Amino acid sequence: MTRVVIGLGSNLGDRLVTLREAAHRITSEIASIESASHIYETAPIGPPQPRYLNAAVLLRWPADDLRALLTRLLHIEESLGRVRTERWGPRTIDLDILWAEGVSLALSDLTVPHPHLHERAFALLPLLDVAPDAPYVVPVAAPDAIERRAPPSQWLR
Ligand code: A4P
Ligand code: MG
Repeated sequence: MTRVVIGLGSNLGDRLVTLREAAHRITSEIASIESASHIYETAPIGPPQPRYLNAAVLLRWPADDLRALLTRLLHIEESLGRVRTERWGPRTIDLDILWAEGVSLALSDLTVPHPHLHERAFALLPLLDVAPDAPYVVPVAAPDAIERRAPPSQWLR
């Protein structure tokens, strides 16, 4: 069983109640929660919309069956009233697989670590609360935004 971190986000309805309910459903339908992050209130990324509450939980799940985990998360999203409208739009609940220990995976419907993890403080900070040792990807600038100039020997003497 591998450590897996699920990110939770909500910006519609009673956000705190929804996060609590999602955590209960995760415990009863997926696996017990080993630890939970702080809750963070975060400015929305994407189209104009209300602020989010974000959090993360750590549980254990077989690393070779993350698709089954995603299916269960999507089921919980649906039963908590999630309606998919626009990309990155407002939602009662969003459950993402943020990170799984030692896993680097890109399937058509599942990418782990989450493809936007490295650029989103609302995902990184909760992740580091529950998995402080998680090696995370450092933001990568567009190739033309970074140029190699001087080697160490030229500035560090
Ligand atoms: N999918 C692929 N990889 C994963 C993964 N690691 N975990 C696929 C979960 N799902 C993954 O997701 C679409 C599909 O992504 C899933 O069916 C799954 O097959 P979605 O949640 O329906 O679509 P979406 O959320 O509208 O798009 P996307 O790109 O997943 O959005 P994000 O990245 O989830 O971002 N601002 C703040 N402050 N806080 C937030 O939590 N969230 C979003 C949504 C935008 N802005 C936000 C926040
Ligand atoms: Mg999502």
